[in-house]
Amino acid sequence: MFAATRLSTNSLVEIPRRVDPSRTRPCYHQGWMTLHSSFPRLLCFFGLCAWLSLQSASAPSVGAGNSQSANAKPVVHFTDIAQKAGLTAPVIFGGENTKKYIIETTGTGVAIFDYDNDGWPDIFVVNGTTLEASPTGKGPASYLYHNNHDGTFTDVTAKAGLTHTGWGQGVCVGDYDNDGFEDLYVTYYGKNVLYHNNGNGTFTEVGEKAHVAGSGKAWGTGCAFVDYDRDGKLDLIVANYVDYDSATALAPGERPACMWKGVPVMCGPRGLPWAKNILYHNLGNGRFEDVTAKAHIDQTNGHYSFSVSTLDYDDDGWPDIFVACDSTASILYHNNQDGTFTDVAVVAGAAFNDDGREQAGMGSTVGDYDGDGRLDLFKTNFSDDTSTLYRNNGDGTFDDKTFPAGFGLNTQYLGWGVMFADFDNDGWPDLLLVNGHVYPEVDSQHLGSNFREPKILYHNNGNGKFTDISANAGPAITAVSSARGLAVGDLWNDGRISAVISNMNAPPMLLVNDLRNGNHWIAFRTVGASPADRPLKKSSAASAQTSTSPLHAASFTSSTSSTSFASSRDGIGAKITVKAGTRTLVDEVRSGSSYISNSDMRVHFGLGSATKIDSVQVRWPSGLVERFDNLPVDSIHTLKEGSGTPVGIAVKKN
Ligand SMILES: [Ca+2]
Ligand SMILES: [Ca+2]
Ligand SMILES: [Ca+2]
Ligand SMILES: [Ca+2]
Repeated sequence: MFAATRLSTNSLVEIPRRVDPSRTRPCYHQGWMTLHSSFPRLLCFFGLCAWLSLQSASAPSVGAGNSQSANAKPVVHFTDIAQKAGLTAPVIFGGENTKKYIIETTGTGVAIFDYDNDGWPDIFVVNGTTLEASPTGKGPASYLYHNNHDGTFTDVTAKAGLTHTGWGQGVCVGDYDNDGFEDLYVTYYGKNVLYHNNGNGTFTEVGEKAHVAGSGKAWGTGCAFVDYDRDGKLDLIVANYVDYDSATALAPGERPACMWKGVPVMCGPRGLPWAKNILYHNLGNGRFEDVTAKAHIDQTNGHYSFSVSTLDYDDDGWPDIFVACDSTASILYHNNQDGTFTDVAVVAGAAFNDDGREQAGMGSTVGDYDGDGRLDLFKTNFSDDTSTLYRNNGDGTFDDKTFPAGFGLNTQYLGWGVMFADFDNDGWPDLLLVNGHVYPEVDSQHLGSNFREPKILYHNNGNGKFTDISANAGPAITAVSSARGLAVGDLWNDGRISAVISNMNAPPMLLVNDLRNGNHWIAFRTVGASPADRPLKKSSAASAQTSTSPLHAASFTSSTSSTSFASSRDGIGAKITVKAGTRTLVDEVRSGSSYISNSDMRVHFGLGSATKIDSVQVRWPSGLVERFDNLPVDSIHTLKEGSGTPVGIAVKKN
């Protein structure tokens, strides 16, 4: 062990609790349906609504179907402390009351990361601009907030040198030069920005120098650092939304695609040319090479790409990439282990919903919701549609479990940011969704939706099903906003997962769970080693341990010989497996996810009543599999590659 640090509980000011019992959840709004609906879903939809109406007759308050009664005992209780904490600057993004062009609608992402390595996660909120802003004038910058450890944050944007302005979109975090300080990539409509962390509280913009700024004509959205070739140098995937030119953009109502429910609205994405995603290979000298064509990333035609979530869905040790796409099929780039990718979303069952229908994918998140050791996918979509849960079958395919898992009822909101996180630390990852419509016109034209919408919090029941606990999870969940980006993290190192939300033309929200329970937890920060400094212990215990890991046994030999692979310094892509009692908990160290956001990359597991864990195993991107012993619960541990007990080396090549 490099360090097993027990961090003290913070002195965060307790927030008064208040529950809003007045919140209601209509099943559907009016009789209309849109082209987003299909006949089978309609039958199902109205069948559920009929059932729900019966339920509602006997229970007029909130709480039908998979919704929790407002009188039930709260599981978590979120309060928005953004104002008190100092997150006061509004996100500027296009017009407030009308959105003339699609560029004004997509909003921005959020990152939670520790930029100064003081052990306390900080917050970065991407900012946009307006159509009226002068291209040469000083627009609003994005915001970096330093964590003061006491429940407050200080705006350090200017001091840190994060001065870039423009149509900011997504953000992802990764230490691309392996110097021990996390760097920041921010996508724009226009040139993208790479902020190199200088290690002294300041950043230097090196996008052009590093060859990752792009052409300046693309509309970057989601991004993630991912070491796809496992050479220990983080590469970068950048999603692009539409091929958009503000000089020639059509005005609302000019085409059929610029009408929604009979009302002229901004045009797109339908009717606009699609854009291709970009993959940059890290050359290791501070520069990247555009390998989009070489890696076959450009062989996915006709997508409007939004958010990126990386995961090794087929557990072959090579990171794969999921991209949620607006109004088109999702992309699942399978890593072919030879520097190329193939989009397998259709054959894997992750492109469409259960009806075989395209959905308007916005955000996505990865987590093992059913505890079978395989990472599942969840995706948010447009209003008048459900979100989508894809269960990983373990054979390279997914099944749409949206309805069996209890996600069929909430079709009224337009979803964006979404994260699996175990908010009550019971050992089962819950789901937080943030919502908001794209058209402000829905308010004035009474189109059955609201521009500002509440959030949805689903509690994982541990049996493959979720319960909507929004009505009873605190005022921050029921508060409305037109939300976009969402990142989660343990901001005060006390095991409670908080959430930061970027709102359209409003300040961000900082959701803190002020309900404590007796459940235990454990979290990990990973530090990868380069091949040169990875000391492999020659342990006789190593080979004996191989068979104790059914999850990995098929993929690994007991060899402790070195491989040609390496891990990045921050361990992105490392897979962590925790065993506690009968449970096996898995997750990976992950850069960008949610809706064009980046959550705390430390991997957090709730443990329920377990006061000890039986084993922690890390499969590093280098291939080294190590066991770390005797780690106490209720602590954040730093796991340094090469300091544990080696269990094996991944050598299998499919
Ligand atoms: Ca760095
Ligand atoms: Ca690489
Ligand atoms: Ca894989
Ligand atoms: Ca939970």
